[in-house]
Amino acid sequence: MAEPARGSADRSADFVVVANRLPVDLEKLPDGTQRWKRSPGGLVTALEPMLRHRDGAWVGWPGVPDAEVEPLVEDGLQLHPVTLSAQDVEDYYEGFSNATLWPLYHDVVATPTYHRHWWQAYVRVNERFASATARVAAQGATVWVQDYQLQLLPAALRRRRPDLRIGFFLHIPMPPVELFLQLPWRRAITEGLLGADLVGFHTPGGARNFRTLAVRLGGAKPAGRSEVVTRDGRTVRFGAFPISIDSSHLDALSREPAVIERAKQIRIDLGNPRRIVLGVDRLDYTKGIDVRLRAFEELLAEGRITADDAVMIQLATPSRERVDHYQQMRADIEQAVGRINGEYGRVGHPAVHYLHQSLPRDELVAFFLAADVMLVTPLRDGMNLVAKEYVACRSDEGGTLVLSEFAGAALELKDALLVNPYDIDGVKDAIAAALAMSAPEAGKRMRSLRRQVLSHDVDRWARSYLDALGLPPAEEKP
Ligand code: GDG
Repeated sequence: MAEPARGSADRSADFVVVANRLPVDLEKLPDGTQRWKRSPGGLVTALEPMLRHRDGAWVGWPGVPDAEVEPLVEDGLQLHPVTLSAQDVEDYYEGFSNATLWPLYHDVVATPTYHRHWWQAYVRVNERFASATARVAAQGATVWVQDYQLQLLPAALRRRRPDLRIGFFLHIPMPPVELFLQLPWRRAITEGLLGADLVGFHTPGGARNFRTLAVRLGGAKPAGRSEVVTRDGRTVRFGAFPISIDSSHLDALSREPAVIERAKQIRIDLGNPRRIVLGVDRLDYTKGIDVRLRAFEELLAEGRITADDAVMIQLATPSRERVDHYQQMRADIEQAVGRINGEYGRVGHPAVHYLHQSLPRDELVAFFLAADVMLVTPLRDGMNLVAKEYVACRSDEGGTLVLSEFAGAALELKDALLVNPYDIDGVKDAIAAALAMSAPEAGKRMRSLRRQVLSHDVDRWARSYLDALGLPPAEEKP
C-alpha cells in the first residue's frame, strides 16, 4: 500500500533508477479517486532488491497525463513521479519516442516521422526528468537511466550534478550510423548519451554502432581499449550487457500443478491438435507477426500442414494504440487472421486463434507450456524476452523455438531454429522442420537453451552492469 514519502526530495537516495515509467501505474477510477497499481516487469523484479538494500529511489512518469502526485513510498521503495501533460504525452512519448526514435532504431521498418515540436517536447521532458533526479540523488550517488525516451538525460543530469556516477542502458537496438544520420538532432542525442560514465547495450553490435557515432558525431576520441572513448577529459565506457528474465521464477511457475493442468486444458479446448504453434508479442510492427501469419498461411495453402494438424495461437498485447503505425498494423494483422480462418478454418476449429488482450502471468506460462512450436520472428528486436521466457517455462524440456536472427536473443539462443524473417521460404521451412522435429532432437536443443537461460538471469544482468558502473554491493555500504 502506498504511503507518502518522508524527506522525499532532499538528495537522500544513493542509488536512483530513472525510467520513463514508474514501477506502479496511477489509475484514475470513474468515481474520481485514484489508486496505484503495480506494473510488474523484468526491470522492476531485477532492480527492486538492489533499491531496497540501499537508500534507493525510482524516478518516472506514473502513466497518466496531468497527474500531479507527491513522492510516495510503495512497499519500501521511494517513488518520485514526474508529471507529463497531455501535450507532453502526445509529443514526447507517442510522437518523438514512439513515432520517431522507435522506428528509426528498428532499422526503419516503418518510416520515422520527424517533427520539430516533438523534438522540443523531448528536450523539455528530458530536462524535467534531469531536475527531478538532481533533487533526489545524494552527493556522489549512482544513477541508472533506462532507455530511449531519456537519451538526453545523462548529459542534462551531469550539467546539474557533476558529482554523480551516471549509467545509461538502451533496451532497443542502437542503429547503424547510416540510419542514425537521418535524425536531424543526431548530434544532441549522441552528446546526451556521452554524459554517462557507462552506456550499455544488449549486443556487441549496438556497442560498436555507438562507438562510431560517438567519434563521428559526438566529438569523442577513441581510447586505447576498444570499449572506451574520451570526451572533454572524461572517460565514457560502453559495452554489451544482454538483459534476461527471472528464469528460476518462471521455471518454478511452469512446474506448478495448476499451470500444468491449465496447459492440458488449453490443448483440449483447441480440439487436441497434433501441434500447437504460438506467438506472444506486444502488438508492434517490429515483431514480425505478419511474417509468421504469412508463412503459416502459405504452408496451409501448399498443403504442407493442415488446420487439424497444427493450430496457431497469436497472443497480441494491446500497445501504443494512439500511434498511427500501430492502428494500420493492427488492421492488417486482423485482416490476415480473418482471411486465413475464412480459407482454412472449420466451424469450431479456426486455424489461427487471435487474442488482442493482456493475459495474467500464470496463464501466459500455461500457453508457453502448451506450445509445441514457439514463433519469435521480429524484423528487429533489442533482445526479445519472450524467447527466453518460453525456454525458462519448458521445465519438461519439450518444445521448439523458431527465432529471428535479428533479435538480440539470437546471439545467446544458438540452439533455436534461427531464421531470417525477410526470407519467407526460410521461415516456412523452419516452421515445417519444427513441426516435424523428433522429441529427442527437440529435447537436446531445449536442454542446451535452458542451460543458457537458467544460468544467465536478470539478476546476473543487473549485477554485471552495476559492477561495471562501479556501484558497490549493498553490504559494503558504509
Ligand atoms: C523492449 C525491447 C527488450 C507480452 N504479452 C503479455 C505479457 N507480455 C510480456 C512478455 C515479456 C514482455 O511483455 C515483452 O518483452 P519483449 O522483450 O519481448 O519486448 P518489448 O516490450 O518490445 O521490450 C526488447 C526489452 O525491452 C527488455 O530490454 O528485450 O527487445 O523491445 O516479458 O512476457 N505479459 C503478460 N501478459 C501478456 O499478455 N503478463
